[in-house]
Amino acid sequence: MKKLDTRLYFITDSTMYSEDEFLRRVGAALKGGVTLVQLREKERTSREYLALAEKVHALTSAAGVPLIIDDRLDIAMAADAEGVHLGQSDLPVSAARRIWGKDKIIGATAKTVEQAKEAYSQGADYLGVGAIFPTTTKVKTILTSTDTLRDICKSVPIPVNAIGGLNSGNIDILAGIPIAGICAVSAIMKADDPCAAAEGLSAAMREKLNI
Ligand code: TZP
Ligand code: MG
Repeated sequence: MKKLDTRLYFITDSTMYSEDEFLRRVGAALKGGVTLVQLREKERTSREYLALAEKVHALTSAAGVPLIIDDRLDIAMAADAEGVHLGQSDLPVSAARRIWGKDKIIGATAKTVEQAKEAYSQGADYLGVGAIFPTTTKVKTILTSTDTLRDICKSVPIPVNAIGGLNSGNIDILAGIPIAGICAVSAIMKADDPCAAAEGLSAAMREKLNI
């Protein structure tokens, strides 16, 4: 049975930290109430990615929060993670669904209504849409307007999350758009206190977005 709550979706970036500090920060974010965690590694070998995924999975499992692996279905399967997130140049959602079955969480990136409908029709469980604001996280992306975000939300019956440069001070821009949640890297990962940052974001979302 899939358990999916994308409300406060924390995406990691380990590049600035020792492994111990990185894992401490992930643990703190979990304590602060993030509802979903994505391990996002761009520079590690497959073995390194898997080794870190296993350590992060121990933390997320203890917290009862699903772990999603970015880009790599093989690592997600090997780590027995709860899901995988696929971008437009990764394995198609349909292939991942065929390989991994119906019970795992498969997320997809969409920047247009067309991409959103395609990912949904192929079996995606949720969509990440952005970047809403410029981001300091290393990523190849372009900005997505809030009009497009709204159109995407209306075009598919699955949870849609906004991503890109979001923090508790600027999420007002999303008010009135029927998103299921937000994805955040820096606002939690790079915070002095990731637990307090997650709690603060959660409170701001309740107050400003009614989610
Ligand atoms: N995709 C679009 S923006 C982004 C990704 C992975 C990075 C978001 O990071 P941050 O630090 O929350 O802006
Ligand atoms: Mg990706």
